[in-house]
Amino acid sequence: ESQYNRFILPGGLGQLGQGLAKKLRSKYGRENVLLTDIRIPDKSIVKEGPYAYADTLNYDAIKELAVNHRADWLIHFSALLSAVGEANVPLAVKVNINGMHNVLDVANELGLKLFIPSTIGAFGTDSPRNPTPDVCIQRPKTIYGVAKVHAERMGEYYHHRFNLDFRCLRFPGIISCDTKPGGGTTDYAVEIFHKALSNGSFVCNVAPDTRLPMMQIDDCLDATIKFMETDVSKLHQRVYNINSMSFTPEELAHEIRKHIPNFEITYDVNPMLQEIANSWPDVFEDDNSRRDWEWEHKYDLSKLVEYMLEGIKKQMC
Ligand code: AKB
Repeated sequence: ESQYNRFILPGGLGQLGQGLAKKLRSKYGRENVLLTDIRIPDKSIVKEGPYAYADTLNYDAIKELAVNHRADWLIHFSALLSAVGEANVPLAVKVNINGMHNVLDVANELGLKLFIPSTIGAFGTDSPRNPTPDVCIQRPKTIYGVAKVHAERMGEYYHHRFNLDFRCLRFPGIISCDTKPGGGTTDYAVEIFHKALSNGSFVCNVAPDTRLPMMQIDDCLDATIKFMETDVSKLHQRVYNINSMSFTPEELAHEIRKHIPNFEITYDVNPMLQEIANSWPDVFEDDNSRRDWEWEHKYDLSKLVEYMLEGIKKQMC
């Protein structure tokens, strides 16, 4: 058996898990990738490969699945995103902090490797914002961000103390045409494409000049797999930023108008989302990823817009 071949993805029914499972299955085999979550999956998801119920708040359940599946990687996606986290802080503490502790401890107890995504949301108003390097003051202002910094530090600590193979990438806002995000601050950058095609107009909930780092989903998922496969000797740190582009709603609308000339954008700013967005990086620095494990992005803004419009059009017919 090869070294990296059996994966469990808790929280796998969110924006990233299904796409990652598809890529991992085509590389490592259908049965070797177990998606788990707390919802009944669509039939199409079950057709693609194994799925099981698993609540990350239940330590024994996660451990049992990991043992029965003979997993060697846990890829922990369960989390409430930034906006829904602010709407339900106690639940976000449970899922994003307590659930993460369970997954971390299962990985440590069973000697598994562990990948946890982090985010631009792990930074705050005290962080340098253009560019934001890997190591700087973080002090995020959301429970989502606080929990991600906690996961980063706990993972680094377990690596240092117990030699856990913990790996973490900080993602920009991720944009995909087939899976929707659930309650993030960067969601506008997905919704805008659906509305551009169905209505020709979009009401944006952050201001026209709000610049945030963003990334097309294949870049994000390919980076995750490449990073997980990187020989440990190349890694000089356990938590890395990855970046591909930054844009504002105004710039995105301008690019969409190259394909849909009459597209209209108006603004109805949500103060809570705006405050969150204003505390996040404008531009993400990822020099260390590019140097240590040869990270390269494929999608710039114009390719991203083509991908989204083509992908959504296909779904509409
Ligand atoms: C969010 O907006 O909460 C997420 C993120 C950038 O982590 N998409």
